[in-house]
Amino acid sequence: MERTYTDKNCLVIGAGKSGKGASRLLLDEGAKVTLFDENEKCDTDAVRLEFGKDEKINVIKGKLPSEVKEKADLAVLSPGVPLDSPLVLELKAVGIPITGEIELAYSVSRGDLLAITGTNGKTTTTTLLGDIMKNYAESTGGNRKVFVVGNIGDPYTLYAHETDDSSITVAEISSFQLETVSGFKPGISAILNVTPDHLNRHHTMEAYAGAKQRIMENQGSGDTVVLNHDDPITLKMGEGSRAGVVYFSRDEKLTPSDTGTDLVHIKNKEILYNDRAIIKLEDIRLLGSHNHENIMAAIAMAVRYGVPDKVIRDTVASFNAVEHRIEYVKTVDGVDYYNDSKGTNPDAAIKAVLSMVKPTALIGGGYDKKSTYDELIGSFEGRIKLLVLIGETAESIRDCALSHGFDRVIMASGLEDAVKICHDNTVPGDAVLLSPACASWDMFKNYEERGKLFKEYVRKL
Ligand code: UMA
Repeated sequence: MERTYTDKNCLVIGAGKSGKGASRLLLDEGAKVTLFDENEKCDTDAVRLEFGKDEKINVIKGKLPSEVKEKADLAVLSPGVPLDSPLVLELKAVGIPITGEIELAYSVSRGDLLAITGTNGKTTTTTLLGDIMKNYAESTGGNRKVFVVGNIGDPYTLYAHETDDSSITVAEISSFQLETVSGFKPGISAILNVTPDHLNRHHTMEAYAGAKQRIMENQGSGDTVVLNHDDPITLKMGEGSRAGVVYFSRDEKLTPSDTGTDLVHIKNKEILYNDRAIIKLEDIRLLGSHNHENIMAAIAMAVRYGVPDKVIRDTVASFNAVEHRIEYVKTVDGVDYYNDSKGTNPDAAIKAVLSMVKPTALIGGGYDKKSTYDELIGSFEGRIKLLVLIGETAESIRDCALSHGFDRVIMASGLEDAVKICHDNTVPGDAVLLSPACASWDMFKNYEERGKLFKEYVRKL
């Protein structure tokens, strides 16, 4: 393998997960690395220790010394570093080549790459596709390795050197990460949807959508891009694509002859790839019709990769959920408990509420982000039988519910108390859902801790 980075002076910016992963990769390539973080509070000694004693790495923070800048042959940005930050503009001004950790990982990795982006659903789709690929690799009886990397949490750079010609990498890629790609070229890509998000970073919707579209910019005729036909922005991205397009759609009237492309769609409560039935909706455990889109995208990618329908069907049917996203926990005394601690804003909680098919006791409330809850209460219709509230926002959510005429509200003293209240006020055939519509920081370290505690309390019932 050509070693492009050997003996090069590489400046990695951001000492978080990605920056550490990029530094590790560069050290393994024989580069001289400076890992730099602009945050004065960064514990450089602790970061340095993570690389062992003898490594050619220098960890610094605060203001970038000019001698480091002058020596740098290459700068590698973490995703959280904006391209228009003063530091990056300074590096560009003196002509230092700039890349990102995804491009870096891609430049040394081997095997097949399937990459997913989109505003919502990335993590679920990536996890599901990763499971399908793992089951496929197992079914072929060989030693094919499958990696699930990227924005999902495990940096691509940490695994790139482990890939070989037969490995399969499934990567979740954010718009931040796509801003710095150049040669990145997945064999199969997907853009799930594009709705307003991260506009403080990208400034305009055009720039944000443009960053997402970069996932397909190097793809050619032998490649595939999977796009959402129901989203006007991703629909348009299919026009003029050099890669083969597969659309997916929840519009039951749409047929492959309408789109002129392969199409994953729903007909008679079944998901089809063109005319081939893949799975019945009733065989899917993952709750929520929004998840049908994620499932259709994963099916499209897997079919195009050549995974047999049976492997896809079996994996989708047994796929539960990503942790903390409408995750089924347990059935206690005939009542199903779901953890949606990731429901940290009203929109996410509405999605969870609309996904419930049984009369449900909802646990809500948390850190006050000054959201409004009218739409959340409006989504209750016939689904929510009881609202149990915790945290800073408990009173404002209660007042909002009362103003909409919903009075089955109980105030709890904490999460454990809320779980007990739900247990005492439900009957077999009901469900309990934790989907707070608020961040967790008033009572917990993060939403993961809140979700894990919820599951612990449910299991103790
Ligand atoms: N920093 C600087 N200068 C800057 C900005 C940041 O020095 O201008 C430093 C910070 O002080 C900090 C470090 O950079 O020490 C953090 O780097 P980072 O923000 O890139 O975060 P990482 O820990 O490297 O995590 C990143 C992704 N984070 C972001 O994109 C903000 C993680 O996605 C990803 O899981 C991880 O790489 C592994 O690939 C998180 C995320 O919030 C989950 N993503 C956004 C989203 O999903 O909406 C895009």
